[in-house]
Amino acid sequence: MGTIVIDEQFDSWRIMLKNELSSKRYMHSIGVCNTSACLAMRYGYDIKKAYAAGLLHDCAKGLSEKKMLQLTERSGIELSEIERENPELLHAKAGSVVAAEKYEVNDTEILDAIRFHTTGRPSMTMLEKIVFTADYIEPSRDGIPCLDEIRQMAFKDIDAAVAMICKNSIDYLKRKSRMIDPITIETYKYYSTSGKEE
Ligand code: DGI
Ligand code: FE
Ligand code: FE
Repeated sequence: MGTIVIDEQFDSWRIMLKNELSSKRYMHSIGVCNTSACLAMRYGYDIKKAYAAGLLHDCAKGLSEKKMLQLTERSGIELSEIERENPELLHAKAGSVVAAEKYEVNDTEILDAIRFHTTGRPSMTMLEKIVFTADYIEPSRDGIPCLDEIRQMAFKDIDAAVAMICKNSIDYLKRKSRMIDPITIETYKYYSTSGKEE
């Protein structure tokens, strides 16, 4: 069975990604772009844009820490202390640079969705929420507490799903005694408070 082609552009991006990423990470990216497209259908968002952002969200994941630091520095993106010390956070900002330079994406909504896909941020755009959520719930993810509930909530109330994901991530990071990015906490606070629409 051949690859599902949504767009010629996506076909060439898939080939590039397959060369860049481990096969597990590539399959995850395919899961995220398809899930992003489903969420876009649910929330009336541009399906191709959601697919593009989901496909590329981890495009920097195969790069070394040194390369990620070089890329962000060169493009003038500021890194926080915690991002410098926790390389798993770096691939999001580095990914927005790779998407712009290598995949020639100039849509700022897509670039921001890649940039904030790991920590989220308060007051996310619909595309940012879609990619943040799809990253967590795509079909190949498993072993995550309350994953079925989060998957169902994603299609009922995406803000509530974002809050559940943040809560899970913070609990996970605490359990592993890892440093928590203040933005991760701010995102949780924002999406878990009912006053967020104000
Ligand atoms: O790239 P993925 O594995 O698909 O998922 P992701 O981009 O959400 O990255 C998940 C990793 O990032 C996981 O190891 C937890 C880590 N992470 C998320 N938020 C924080 C964090 N790590 C630290 N140190 N602090 C955070 O706030
Ligand atoms: Fe990621
Ligand atoms: Fe991911």
